[in-house]
Amino acid sequence: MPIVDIHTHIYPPAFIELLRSRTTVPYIRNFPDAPESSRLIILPGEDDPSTPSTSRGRPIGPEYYDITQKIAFMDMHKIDTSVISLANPWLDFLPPEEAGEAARRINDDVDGLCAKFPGRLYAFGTLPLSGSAETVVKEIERLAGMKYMRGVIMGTSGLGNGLDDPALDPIYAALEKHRQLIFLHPHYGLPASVYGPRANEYGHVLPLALGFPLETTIAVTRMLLCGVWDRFTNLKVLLAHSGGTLPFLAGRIESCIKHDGHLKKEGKIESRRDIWDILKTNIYLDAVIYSEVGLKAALDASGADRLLFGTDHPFFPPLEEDAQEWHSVNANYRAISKTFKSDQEAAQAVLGTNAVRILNLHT
Ligand code: 5CU
Repeated sequence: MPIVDIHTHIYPPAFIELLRSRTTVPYIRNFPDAPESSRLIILPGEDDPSTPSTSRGRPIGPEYYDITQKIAFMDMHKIDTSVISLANPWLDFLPPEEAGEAARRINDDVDGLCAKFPGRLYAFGTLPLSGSAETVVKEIERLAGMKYMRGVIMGTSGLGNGLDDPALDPIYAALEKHRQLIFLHPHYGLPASVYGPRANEYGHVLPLALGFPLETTIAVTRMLLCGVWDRFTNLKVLLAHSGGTLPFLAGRIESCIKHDGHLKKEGKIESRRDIWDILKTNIYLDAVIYSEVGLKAALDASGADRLLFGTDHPFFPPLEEDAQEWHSVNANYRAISKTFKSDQEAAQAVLGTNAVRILNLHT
């Protein structure tokens, strides 16, 4: 039975070159107080001069861009197939006139990497979202014809105004038409003010543990509220980090909708699909949540046939220099094995057969 990792990132060499050429976030730099190691600075505000150098971004080594390291990581963790995706912040930061060409180059590069390891690598493509909707649709059409592409990865900003922006409708329509799934992944977190004046003392814990999942939850709720899935009933979205907090908050979201006087006056309450229907029809959830408590919420919300194993490699490596296996990966394996201890078939589905079926993989 195959093990498939659907949440695993790469920055292809051309993208690394671009990051090294930049001086504003996102970029790669060697800081004077630690000149021997390059650091990857991607999250908003993480290069604030008051931030200690150990907290400025993260060390970056070949595991971020060398595909042979991805394969070695897969071998070490018994992963047969990975569906790789460009990591955040994707192409969101590019000037509009550069976005289309950059997306074509990166997607060709990534498809080429997959071709070197047939059966072991597939990919989610990248969209030129700082460009026009027309440019994005063209790239979706091109991706639909590429051998190893199985959907697209995108963040929560859409074309700049979030995922409830009506300007995204042609993009949603193209994705639905070409049966390309969206792998929705956070990047921007929450406004820095919510983390408080002592945030610098806490490393990346607040933005990664809470900012990321809440960003995803808010983005999906906005899609729901503006009726994306009422208009595009076959649009499929795979949510990173087991849906952020969506499985846990779905009941509250639904209740707030049903009790909202403004929505009632506008006639928007009865004429819509509810969140539970969408969770079981349009949404898939990855199993990158590191504990069975969160995984059980995801299971209850969407069902075992909609959960997919992931690692988030190359993020969250072990901090010990001599470590081999990654604790973060083993935590996800353990959560699956505890959650499905009396249902081996469901465990296998989450580990790989769901991905094979949903993404049409040939492992
Ligand atoms: O550690 C991090 O900052 C990240 C990130 O930026 N993106 C991701 O997918 N996981 C961890």
